[in-house]
Amino acid sequence: MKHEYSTKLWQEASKLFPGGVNSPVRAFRGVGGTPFFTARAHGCRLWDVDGNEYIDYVGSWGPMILGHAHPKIVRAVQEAARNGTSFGTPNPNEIRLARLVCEAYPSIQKLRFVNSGTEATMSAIRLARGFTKRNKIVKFDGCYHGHADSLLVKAGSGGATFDVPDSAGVPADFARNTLTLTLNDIAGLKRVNWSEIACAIIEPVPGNMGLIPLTIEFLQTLRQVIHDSGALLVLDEVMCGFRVAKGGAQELYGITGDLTTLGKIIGGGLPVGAFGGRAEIMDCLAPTGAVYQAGTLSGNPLAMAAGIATLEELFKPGNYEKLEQLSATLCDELKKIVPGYHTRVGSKFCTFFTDVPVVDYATAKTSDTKKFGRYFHAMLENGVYLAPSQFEVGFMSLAHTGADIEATLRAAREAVKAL
Ligand code: HOZ
Repeated sequence: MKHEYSTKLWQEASKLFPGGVNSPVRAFRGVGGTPFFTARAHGCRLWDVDGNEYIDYVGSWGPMILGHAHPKIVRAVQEAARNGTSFGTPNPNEIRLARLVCEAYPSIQKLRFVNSGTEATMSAIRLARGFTKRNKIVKFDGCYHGHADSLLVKAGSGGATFDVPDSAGVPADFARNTLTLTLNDIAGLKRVNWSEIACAIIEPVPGNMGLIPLTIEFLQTLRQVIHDSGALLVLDEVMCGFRVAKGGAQELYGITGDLTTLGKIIGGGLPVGAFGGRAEIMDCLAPTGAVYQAGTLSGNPLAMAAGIATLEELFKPGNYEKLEQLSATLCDELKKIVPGYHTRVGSKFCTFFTDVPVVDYATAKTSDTKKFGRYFHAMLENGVYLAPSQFEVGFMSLAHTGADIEATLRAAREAVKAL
């Protein structure tokens, strides 16, 4: 493959943006080399500015579950744009999208739209603190909940990719109110004095240290120990919401969040986030309550239109079954080709280059990241784009076909030769 134009753009971008990018993991530092610049995307494919074509398993980090440039989303956005791109007043599409969300998530009685997953989790934490009148929160090692200060503690994702456990610039006083526990460690849950905790926040399908499936026992115990303490359970479904099932992890595992955070798929590729839950909690938000939260572009008409089009299409009968079948076919075959520890929940998947079972952040970190880098580049050279870090995950879309999976497996057979 030739990358001349991407290389030239990279030199220019590096002068303009820290590390050449507007989000760290895109810089390819976790795998070496320099990133390609995308010119266009359609279905499950990306084309870079040099004309190279890739089967895409990143899907803009999750939102593109229908594939890129889906005609219904493109039309919905075009029609919405014709009527204005932002009003700063309530608009009817906020109600339509909210209804689709609440229908799929019975635990969400009321919600608020924001502009990113980070905003959703940051606001949900503030709300939990305001509602409970407690300061301390619990999070789990390696779970990433966006980059709000109190959540950048042992936060996986970019931090794991660059081996920076915690961010500079977060005062120790903030981090002191964040307790961290180990995923899948039931005994650890029982050691916490929950009566002094505002909330526990967790990715019920952790996908920011690679993909680590949680046991149902662990999730149910977490729900149980929190239940009578007055603390809240915040389920961060920004990544897994509407992906692992119509009702997300809550439907898949039969657990209920007091608050839920969403993003990615509900914006169909436009910037969006949401947090919601029981009405008595949500009504503590301004203007009905004392917890302040606001946003100029919140409920943006283009994002709402893209989200409605995405969910209406996704909810059509058979789509979740199709996603499951495509993902299972790919991952079952990959397991036979690529030595390592493979994980999958629904249409999220990951290959760890380690011999030990990966059950938490510590075991995820046993992965050979150099080997992952060689695998990543060999796949790319063979036309398959995986997330450029061992500590991210793959996303299947409804636009992938059996032929795309065959092509991916052929690429994997070539790639293992480079290991
Ligand atoms: N939040 C993503 C990592 N889990 C990275 C998003 C991006 O770089 O676009």
